[in-house]
Amino acid sequence: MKLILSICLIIFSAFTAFSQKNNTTLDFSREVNIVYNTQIPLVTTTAQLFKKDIEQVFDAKVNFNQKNVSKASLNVILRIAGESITADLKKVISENDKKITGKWEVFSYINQLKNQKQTLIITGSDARGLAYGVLELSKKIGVNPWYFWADVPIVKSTSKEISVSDTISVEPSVKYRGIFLNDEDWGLQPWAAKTFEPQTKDIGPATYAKIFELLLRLKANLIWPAMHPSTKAFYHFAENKIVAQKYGIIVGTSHAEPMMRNNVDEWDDKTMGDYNFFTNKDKIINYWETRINEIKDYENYYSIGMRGKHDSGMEGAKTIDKAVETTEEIIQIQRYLLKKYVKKPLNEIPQAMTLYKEVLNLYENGMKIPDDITLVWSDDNYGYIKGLSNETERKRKGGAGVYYHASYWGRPHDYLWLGTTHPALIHFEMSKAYEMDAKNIWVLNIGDIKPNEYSMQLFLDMAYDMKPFQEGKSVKTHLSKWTNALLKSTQSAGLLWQYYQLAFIRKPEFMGWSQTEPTRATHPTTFTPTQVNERLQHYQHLEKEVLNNRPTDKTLADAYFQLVEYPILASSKMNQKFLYLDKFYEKPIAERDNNDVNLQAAIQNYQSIQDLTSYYNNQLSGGKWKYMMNAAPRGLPVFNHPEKLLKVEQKVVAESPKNIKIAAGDYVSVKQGVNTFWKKIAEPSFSGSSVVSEPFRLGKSLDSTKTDELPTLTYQFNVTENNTLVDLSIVALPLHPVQMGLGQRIGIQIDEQKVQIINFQTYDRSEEWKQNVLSNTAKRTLKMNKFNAGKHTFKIFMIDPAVVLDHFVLSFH
Ligand code: REL
Repeated sequence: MKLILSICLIIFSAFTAFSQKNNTTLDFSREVNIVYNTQIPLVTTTAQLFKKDIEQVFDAKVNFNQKNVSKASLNVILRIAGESITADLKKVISENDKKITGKWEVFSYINQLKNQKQTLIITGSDARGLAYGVLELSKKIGVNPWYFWADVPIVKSTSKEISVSDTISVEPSVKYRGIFLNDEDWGLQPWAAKTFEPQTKDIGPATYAKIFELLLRLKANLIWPAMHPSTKAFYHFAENKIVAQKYGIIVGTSHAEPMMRNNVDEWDDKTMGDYNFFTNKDKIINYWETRINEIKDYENYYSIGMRGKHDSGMEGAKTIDKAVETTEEIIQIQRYLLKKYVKKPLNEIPQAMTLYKEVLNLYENGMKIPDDITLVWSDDNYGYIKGLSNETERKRKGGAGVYYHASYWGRPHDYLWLGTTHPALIHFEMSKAYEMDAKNIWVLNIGDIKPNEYSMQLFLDMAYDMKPFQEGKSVKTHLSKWTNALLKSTQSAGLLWQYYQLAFIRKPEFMGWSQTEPTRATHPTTFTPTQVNERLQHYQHLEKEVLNNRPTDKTLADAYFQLVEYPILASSKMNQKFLYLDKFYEKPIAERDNNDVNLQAAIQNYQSIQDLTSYYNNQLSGGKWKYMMNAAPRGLPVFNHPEKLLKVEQKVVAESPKNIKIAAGDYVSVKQGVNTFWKKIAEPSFSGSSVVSEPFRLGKSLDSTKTDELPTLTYQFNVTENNTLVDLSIVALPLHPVQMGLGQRIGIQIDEQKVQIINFQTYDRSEEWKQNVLSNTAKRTLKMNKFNAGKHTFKIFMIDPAVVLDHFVLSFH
């Protein structure tokens, strides 16, 4: 008894000591008083959002800036480091302020309990840091950042106490983090114009407010606004920039729109002449100057340089040298204008030179870019980054960044409908970029936001804090946490993972096996009959799981539909449409008839896509998303009714029974170099066990003649009969050299034969590159001669860093 009593006493005193010193639970059940400085628009917005959040979750009464608060109240003080505070809190706060002052977007929490009065002080090193701290708390009380954009329900809380411990947040890994709204013509634009914001008939201030709120809640800070012809320029609506300021979002413009202009909407050839710097220089400079003058007092990230009116090369430059020379001149003029109006030293004005498409060629051809401009590297539109900074470039004051696609319009084929970029690919490429010091700006081409919600979350989470990912947090874990938080579902992540994996083999938009330009007739897939059946079964099984996994809690149904059900089912139906057509095509054209079961199944799947999409647009969330989902963007042939695809030649893909696949991670031995090595990775991969050559920052290719020193993988295979002919295919991911001047090379030696060098590198938009990105593979085949019966080996030597080998295929003839 005595013992029990003393244990109780210890627990009791420990509890009182803890709650006196550092109260970590906040009681929202009574009055909440939010104290904040009303002079800063973002702080006001944050306070308002927080008030609304609290009121939606608790029944508490929320006041602003009450001087005399009752003892029972919870005071939440929102402040920026250095701002004054009441005398009794000064001591507490001064140490904290010292730690965060001068940092970028950092926040801290300090709890105080005095005389039964609770105070939580949220301090930001700057206004955005403060907003992140406050909205992090909103998330904690149950307001998910996706509450509006994915209808994640806000649940009334029965437990009023939320634990918050004294903390100082990380400083974001990447300084500027955001999205590019692009190719919005089939989703975001019609939805905004006809459903959400009919008053402007466009993506206007009301829509932007919602987008900016999402960005802020996801701890992002940057937008490249929508810029397609269907949308008015961002600055067309004077209020847009004020809304951006209210939400603390920095505005930039895409790679094609220097100096905060949208040429498609704002440059009128009829009245302004050609958008040609060679023939119309003064008008163009004036056009830029007017805009810079207009927006100089806002927070902007300036795109520098000049391309064509839209997404094309600069007009009028007859040679690449001329384009280089003229772009250099243009940059000087633009910097003169920035200096004149923005009134800051140039190295404090964020400026981006996006090395996208032909601009990368200009850079490769020697274009000089002033040191304080950020080099924004880009992917090849399909998720493979085309280059990153070398050692010298890494020393640039302006640093580097990445522009990355999760959605794309263009050659060889669009993917504007669903969001299927493999999260593991995003993770791999962006981790590589981070390691190569691309830390100044990350922009994700997110299409219409929906249905690319998860790509956006992952990209921005990595940009905000890379550490957990560097320390081994897998993307799968990230996805699980996300679906758990949004859908209270442990199964959904596994289902989505299968969806991404199947789309890694072939995206739903690529199932027509056609290309955007020229528009070819859609033809049968190149899956073998066995693969067709396996893929069909996989999708059909997945569909069942998706339906079985529907949340029992009906309030989660809408979120589940848009985040899990629609993308997976729609992608499955698109696959089935083609896979059943493949079966149908097995019959010669003359024998095909309209009642064929396979054709009927294909038609049924086509119809299901229409039905699912109609539900998305008309019934989901009570019609909130009307016009958001278009299941045939740009009307490409892949989206056609199967009857339009009937007169297609059969294409027989022969099964190869004598193929042996070896996952690249299944080597029999590995020898590492001194500071160079092969690393096994489970994803992104087809085989589940790939290898990657590292370190990424090696900065050079290894000497292929010194095979003894090269990291080496050894594989074995058996041949049963003498004089057997075997081909060896090496399948890699279609990565690009990690920096200019390097390749995508490996050495390969079969038995004791000579070492051969293989390079997976592709150039520009070659046919090979097109096939690679459509299949996520790069392949080389060694036609081998005869082998005698017995055990044979082949060795793979590392030459270039950042080569990912997936698997090998031995084809026995
Ligand atoms: O993905 C891109 O960055 C470009 O292709 C875009 O700038 C462009 O607007 C494209 O959507 C086609 O119009």
